[in-house]
Amino acid sequence: MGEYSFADAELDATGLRVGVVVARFNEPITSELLAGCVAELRERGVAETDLTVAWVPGAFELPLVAKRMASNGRCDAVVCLGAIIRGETAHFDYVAMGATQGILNAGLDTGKPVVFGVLTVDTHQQALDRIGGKEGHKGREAALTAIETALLLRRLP
Ligand code: INI
Repeated sequence: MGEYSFADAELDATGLRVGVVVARFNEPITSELLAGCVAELRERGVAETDLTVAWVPGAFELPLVAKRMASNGRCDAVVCLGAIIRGETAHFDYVAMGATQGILNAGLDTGKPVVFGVLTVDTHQQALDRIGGKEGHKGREAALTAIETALLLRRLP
């Protein structure tokens, strides 16, 4: 049986080239997602020269820029970061659906990991809980997902 699995200690990102696309909408939240994501990538070995960060206006713009990064031959994985808060968003469902479907398609179309690091929450407090509060740090988790999936794709026959 061929079985492929990575323990946390094996998530060494040395040599991986990673793109991060981050939405400016709800910037106090997304800048903290970005800080955690970049810290995790650096701690795991991603070199400064192998890290590209691009800001976009909102979560709806994430897929297009992620797809470009994933298809230009310069990224092994892309992380999308955003915050969509239902309580403050009349068209929450449309933005969330567009971002979700678009990010999924960017990965499937390019064959590269394109990670969904977008908070879709009901309240501002629930967003705070996910940037280093009681629900962990979704920016750090997204970075680890990108690393693990990129390593898995590299190892799989
Ligand atoms: N974009 C977000 O990232 N989060 C939101 O909560 C949000 N709200 O509230 O609407 C949001 N809207 C902007 C959207 O992502 C696009 O930038 C805009 O529709 C232009 O395409």
